[in-house]
Amino acid sequence: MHFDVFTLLPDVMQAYLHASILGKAQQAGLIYVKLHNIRDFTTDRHRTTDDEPYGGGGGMVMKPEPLFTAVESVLGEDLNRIPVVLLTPQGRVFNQGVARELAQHTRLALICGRYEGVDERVRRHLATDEISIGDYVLTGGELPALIIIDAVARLYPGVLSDAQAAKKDSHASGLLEHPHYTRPASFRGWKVPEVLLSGDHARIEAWRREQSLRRTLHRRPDMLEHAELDEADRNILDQLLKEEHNHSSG
Ligand code: JAH
Repeated sequence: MHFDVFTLLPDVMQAYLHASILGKAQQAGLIYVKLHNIRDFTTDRHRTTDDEPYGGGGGMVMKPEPLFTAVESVLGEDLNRIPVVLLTPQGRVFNQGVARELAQHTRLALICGRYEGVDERVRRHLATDEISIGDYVLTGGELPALIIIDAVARLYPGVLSDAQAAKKDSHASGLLEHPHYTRPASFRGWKVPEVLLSGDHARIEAWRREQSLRRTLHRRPDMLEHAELDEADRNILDQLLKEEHNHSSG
């Protein structure tokens, strides 16, 4: 899997990309992240990448020429076969489904804007996709690009260890995770739930599933609509809702 990132701040992205799972995956040749400095594709003496907005109003807008030159020269004749993603608060909101969709491609281009954003012609005639990571204001598309690379790379075969991949598969149900504990069994008097020390695998699995359902119901009820639930899960949820009802009306 090959990512081409177009940014004015390649050094800022470099450190994170070399750390952690992403660094190892790059060393192993499983993923390949190439950072392209948009400023290297300017042609004027001052290497200008931004300019004032037509119509006034203050702030600066990224000029189209360096971005078109950068993306076209790097992607070459494959330009029309590679998704060109613009990171913008106006894009569709990123989630695990979008990550799975992007992971189907062998190569992706990501454009990181700065200032007030990019000239509209970049959006309309260069980008093939616009993605937001959520409804908050950032100073540029670099952090969203890193988040997308992280989420997509994890889906690529071989990037995760066998243990991590097994966990990922077992948690693809669309529920929040159950609580996790490690040693010591008692910390400052706070004890690990007895069931986790019991060695009874069936009981442990049942407890974890109920915890997942409980947490999802309380914190993210919206996720239950799309979660993979069997009959036992629905019975547990019904029970939890009844308990809820008794507590609030008792
Ligand atoms: C900010 C260009 N997903 C939120 C998001 C994404 C991109 C930007 N802001 C927020 C952004 C400034 C310039 C893009």
